[in-house]
Amino acid sequence: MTGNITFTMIKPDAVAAGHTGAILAQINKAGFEIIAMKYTKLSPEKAGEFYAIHKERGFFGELVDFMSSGPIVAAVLRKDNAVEDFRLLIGATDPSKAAPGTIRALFAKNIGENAIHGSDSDENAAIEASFHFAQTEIFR
Ligand code: 3AN
Repeated sequence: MTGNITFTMIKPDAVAAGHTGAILAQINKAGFEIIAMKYTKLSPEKAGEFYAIHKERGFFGELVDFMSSGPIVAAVLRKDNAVEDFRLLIGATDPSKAAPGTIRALFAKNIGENAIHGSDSDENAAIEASFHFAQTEIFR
C-alpha cells in the first residue's frame, strides 16, 4: 500500500532563476494537488537538520550553504502513489542523467543545485511535511 502524500521544495537556484511558476504549473499538470505551501528561507541550522542523513557526505557543507542561500518554496502534495510519481516527474538527482521533460532536466543547473526536492519514501514524506508545516497548515 503506497501513500498519497509527498513533500517538495523548489530550491534556491530555481526560485532565483524565476522558475517557481513554471515548476508549480508542471506539478499541477501532472495531477498533484497542493495541500500546503510556503515561501520561506532555511537557516543554515534548519538546512543541516533537514539533510542530517547526508552529514557524513563530502558535499554536506556545500548542500547546507546552498539550501540556506536564498528563498525556497516548500509544499505538501497529494496524489495517488505520490512519492514514486513525483520522483518520476522531477527526474534523476544529476540533471545530466534526468529523463527529457522532467523538472530537473528542464530547470536544474547541476547535481548540487538541482532545482527541486522530492521525498524518497512515504515515511520521509510524513517526517519532512511535519518538519516544515504545522498540522493546521496542511489542508487534507
Ligand atoms: P535526491 O534529492 O534526488 O533524493 P539525494 O537525497 O541523494 O538526492 O541528495 C540530496 C541532495 O544532496 C540533492 N538534491 C543534491 O542537492 C545534493 N547532492 C547529492 N549528491 C550530490 C553530489 N554528488 N554533489 C553535490 N551535491 C549533491
